[in-house]
Amino acid sequence: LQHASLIGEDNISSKNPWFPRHASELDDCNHLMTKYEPELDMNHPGFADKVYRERRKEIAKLAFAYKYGDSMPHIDYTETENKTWNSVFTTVEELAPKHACEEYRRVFKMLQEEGLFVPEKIPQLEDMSKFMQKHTGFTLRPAAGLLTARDFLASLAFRIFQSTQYIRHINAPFHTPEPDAIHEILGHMPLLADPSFAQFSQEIGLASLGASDEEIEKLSTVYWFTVEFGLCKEAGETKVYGAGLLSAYGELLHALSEKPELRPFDPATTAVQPYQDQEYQPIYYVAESFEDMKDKFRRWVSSMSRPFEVRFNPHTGRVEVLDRV
Ligand code: TIH
Ligand code: FE2
Repeated sequence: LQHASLIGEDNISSKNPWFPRHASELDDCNHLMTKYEPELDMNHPGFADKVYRERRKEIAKLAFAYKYGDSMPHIDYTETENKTWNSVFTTVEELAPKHACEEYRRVFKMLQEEGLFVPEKIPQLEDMSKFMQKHTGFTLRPAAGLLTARDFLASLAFRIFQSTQYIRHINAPFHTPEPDAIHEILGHMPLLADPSFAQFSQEIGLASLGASDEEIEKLSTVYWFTVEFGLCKEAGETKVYGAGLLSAYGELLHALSEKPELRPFDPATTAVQPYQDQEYQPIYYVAESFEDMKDKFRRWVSSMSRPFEVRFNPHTGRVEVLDRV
């Protein structure tokens, strides 16, 4: 990097797609994927529930209207929604001491002490955002649903996490194939308030800026098997740090049972492992530690084909692009 020179805004070769240089440009990074929605999928537990579908639309509208700098929408969650949270929260509270990694347990406790994590009511994203900001600088933006990998990963480069705000259907509290606010709050947010994990998340984001479609696919697969479904070692035991496991008690128990195959985390092979996103995973990857995972990830990323390097300038909040020499 010492010989690198700064490239100006319009100096990026036309081979590389546009990418945001500042958090305000994330207003253009909210493209949705239509995969599994109550309106469209007969197997969705909300498919036949008119009230649920209306509620989803109402909350999605707030996310679509959101612009950089706005505060997070406040949602008055209904009794049913808070009940759903209650059943997921109380199972996680019970399982985490034994099965979650140390970093998760530490932040979970802080969130309880601050009164943000209580069984009776869903925390507001605004309060979660402030909590994370205090610890790692991560903040939130509302997302209307599942985003494209490119848009989602780009926000991580700015330490911004795009979070859904609706709640899963009360009939399927212990596993949903789509993200919802319970998954984001219980699964992702505690670790985004951990410095080492926050750094890893931002580095995945930075690696994604201007990457080819093929590389985005690889990065999102690495994200899937780490941030979403990762396991790690801790004093000779296997623990869980993946958000998709911490918010889904059904899959958490599956991951730690004899059923799935566990492999050591290795970015080059993990990145090309096909995964499916409707059912429990048949394969999980185990990291030695967050630091080891970052080392391996960095080495692998430096072998990517991007003809430039990026760095985040925390003083200006801008991503700077440097010629690779
Ligand atoms: N399966 C998770 C849950 O039930 O909380 C949600 C998701 C994880 C990854 C993608 S969607
Ligand atoms: Fe997630």
